[in-house]
Amino acid sequence: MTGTAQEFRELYGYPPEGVWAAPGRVNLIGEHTDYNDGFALPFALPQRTEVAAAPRADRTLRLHSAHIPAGVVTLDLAALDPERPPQGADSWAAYPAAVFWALLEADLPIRGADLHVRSDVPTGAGLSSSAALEVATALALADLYGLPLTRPELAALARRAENAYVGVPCGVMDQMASACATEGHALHLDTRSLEQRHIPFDCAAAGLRLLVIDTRVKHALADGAYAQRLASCHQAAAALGVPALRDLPYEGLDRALARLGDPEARRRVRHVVTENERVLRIEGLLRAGRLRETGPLLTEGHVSLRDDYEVSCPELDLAVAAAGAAGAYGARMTGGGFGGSALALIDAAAEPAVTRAVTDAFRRAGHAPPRIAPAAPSAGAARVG
Ligand code: GAF
Repeated sequence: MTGTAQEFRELYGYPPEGVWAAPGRVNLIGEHTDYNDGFALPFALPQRTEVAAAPRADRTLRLHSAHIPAGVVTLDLAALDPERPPQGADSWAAYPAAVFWALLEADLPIRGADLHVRSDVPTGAGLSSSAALEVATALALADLYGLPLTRPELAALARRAENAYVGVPCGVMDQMASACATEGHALHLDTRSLEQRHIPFDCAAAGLRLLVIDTRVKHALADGAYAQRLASCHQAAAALGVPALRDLPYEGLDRALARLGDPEARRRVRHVVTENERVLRIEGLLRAGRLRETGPLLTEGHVSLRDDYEVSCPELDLAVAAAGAAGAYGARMTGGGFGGSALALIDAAAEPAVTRAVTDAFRRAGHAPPRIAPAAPSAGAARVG
């Protein structure tokens, strides 16, 4: 029995029916493209969220987290209401509750359940702890209640849960990465069709490392800046007469930009269109085994997020600059931005030097020390117990 299962038994007085795990993710490239129907290239982290669960005969939901001292949150399935999600110390419970709500909204035959959650995905670090919790919960319920859902369907329901119940207007990338990624691969994702391609991505075999630098600046997607970016993109697509910015070809970018009067809208559109192109180019380089050559494109992606999309912050910029100065092939912020994590592609042998250089740069700038660790593409969500 896993530790999470043991904790479930101690908490509820009977064993769970199973344990399901879903990982956090790092996005290699393709940022702020997912709500524009575009492309992304995330991979799953080894860190994951485990949900031990058992079905109930009634419509009661009991939720418990190993990390929250407030105790068991008890909810009535019939009373789940996006206008009134759990608040305060119980606000973490909005994520699993949201998944129950989305499954019910989709008319899927579920009843109540008892859940216990344990996770080592850092929260607020831009590494998709929310998606990990949603996807682990969705997979647990799909198995407990025999729901005939594909992984992309499960991811789409988890996104719906976060959008409509939690109130965060995210795209589908994080949930897809958590649900569908495979070990040793990056996941090329078409966020319009939800088609996926698994692209071999083995840094170790190429003598490389991908460092994740958590700046420890907490980001909060629910705050207005993310929603503003989304709204600008949707307005620009409407002004240009396309269903989504994904439909603007890279080759015709200058002509499209010339049709937009607002300089800010031009910058936002330029980021999205060039970022989609970077995803395709990096996918091509990975397929050709030319991993080092992705570096300049990664850094170009950061500059685009910093200057055109304006979602970086001083700590992320410093992490990227310090890693670059210490010899990284390329570096960029990853995830939604406004804090969270950066990634850096480096020679394996350079890990101590780059780690030291970034840590020293943070100390000199008066920032709290970053958390720096290598990440290797890991497996997506699965039943683990
Ligand atoms: C966050 C969102 F949740 C994703 O959907 C995506 O938009 C990302 O920011 C930016 O690429 O992680």
